[in-house]
Amino acid sequence: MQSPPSESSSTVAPLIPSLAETIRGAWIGLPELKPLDADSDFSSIEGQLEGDDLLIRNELLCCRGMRKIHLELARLGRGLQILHCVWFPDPRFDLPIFGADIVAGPAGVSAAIVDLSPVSGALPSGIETALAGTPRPNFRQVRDLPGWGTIFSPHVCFIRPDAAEEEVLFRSRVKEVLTILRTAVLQTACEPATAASTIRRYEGQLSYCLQQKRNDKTRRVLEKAFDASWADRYIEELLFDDPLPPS
Ligand code: BLA
Repeated sequence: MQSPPSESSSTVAPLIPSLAETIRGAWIGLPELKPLDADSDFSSIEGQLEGDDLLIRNELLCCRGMRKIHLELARLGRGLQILHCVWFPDPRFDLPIFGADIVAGPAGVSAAIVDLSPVSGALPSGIETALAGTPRPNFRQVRDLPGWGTIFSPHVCFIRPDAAEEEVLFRSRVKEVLTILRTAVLQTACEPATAASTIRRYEGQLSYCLQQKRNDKTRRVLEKAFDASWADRYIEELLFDDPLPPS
């Protein structure tokens, strides 16, 4: 007999809650950190997928330099668990987008990705130097990026962890990447909304969102669990909403 789904159940892929803790630890103490006012019907979502429970929890914050910090934990039936996290910068700051996605099924984690993605051609030089100085670990199963993955930096880490020790290694990589980003958030100055560099980063963020929306795998899961128009609204308004034009 299968056990009923529960958040504390041992069937939760251990990487997901531990990575969520790593991410929450990284936003503590960021300047002007506060919860983001968002459409409250997205904070906690429950539904049914083929008779199984479906649960999505969203945490949304912002700080000086980041217009939106989003951590989503989803449990879609007994089969699929997802951690989705994106830190979207305020385009007035020369900061990259942090993105991470973990997809786990009954057989374990199939996809684990983390990146600091550029929004104006290349990464800010301090970040590039810091990443080059802490190369990503050698994972045994590196996955090929999909066609829409041109938005990611050359430092992207996209793997299928093939043992518990690789999950631990992936978690430390995420911690390293977030430490580099935190330092940049603390050091980066605000540029004018009208600066050409700000406009370029705004456009870069628009194109990041556009490319992410080309990931059919995300859409398919959400459509199956809810319906097409709900999935569309969730993707457009919560997961990859366009930044407001700088002002
Ligand atoms: C892949 N994303 C996937 C897969 C699923 C989801 C089911 C396939 C798993 C696999 O290939 O092993 C589903 N991901 C979701 C859902 C949500 C989610 C439903 O986040 C949210 C509710 N995706 C992101 C972000 C990144 C990302 C921020 O949301 C990267 C920073 C990447 N997901 C990503 C990539 C793949 C993926 C690159 C592989 C796509 C492919 O191989 O075609």
